[in-house]
Amino acid sequence: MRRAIVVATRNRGKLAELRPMLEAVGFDVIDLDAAGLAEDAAAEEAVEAFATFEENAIAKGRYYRALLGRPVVADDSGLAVDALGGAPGVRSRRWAVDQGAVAASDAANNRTLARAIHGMEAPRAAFVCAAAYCDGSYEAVERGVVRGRLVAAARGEMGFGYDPHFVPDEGDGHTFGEMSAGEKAALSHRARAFQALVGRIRSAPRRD
Ligand code: ITT
Repeated sequence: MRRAIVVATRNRGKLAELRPMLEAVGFDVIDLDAAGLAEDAAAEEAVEAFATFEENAIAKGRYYRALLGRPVVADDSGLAVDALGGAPGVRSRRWAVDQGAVAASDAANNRTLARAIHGMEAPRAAFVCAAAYCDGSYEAVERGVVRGRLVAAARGEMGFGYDPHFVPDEGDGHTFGEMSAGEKAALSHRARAFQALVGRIRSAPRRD
């Protein structure tokens, strides 16, 4: 029997990846709009105040589970650049703002990335995703990682965020921004984290 799950993200790019992934393995996906939860940007940003992806993912999961009273999955993810000591890491969405930009946007973040890696030769980096499940009694969190290198000049219009700058080691030399959703999902941090999480959810008692 299919299982209903709230995918608790305001990020359209993440949702576009997670919906088909979760539907393919038997979930009925409810996004935050369909759940009728208007955005509260300040409160939602305050939730992810921790230093690790796992803590932030669990915090988001608990926050939305408490508001909606239904089982939720949440994702905290980002880019970690080796030569920058793992930055921007959990600050990935706010990186440009942290550096003085007026508003957070993929374009501003990608300009910040291009500046930060200027002069570096194929800098090593990883995308990291922590995927959390919370249903009010059972909680689980799983990490997925994909390693690769960065290119200073953006390539490709697909995906979101830093995708046009990231070339995964296991791919064919294309950036995530040049890959179809299916190609990215075959090796992404998000797919790996959620694949592991789904196994944990299946072993939890049903609460939907
Ligand atoms: P929610 O918290 O509502 O889910 P968010 O965008 O704030 O949305 P995060 O705090 O987890 O989510 O920040 C993730 C950021 O990391 C995202 O905005 C991108 O800049 C980057 N990122 C994460 N996964 C990515 C991916 O698959 N491709 C490109 N960039 C990614």
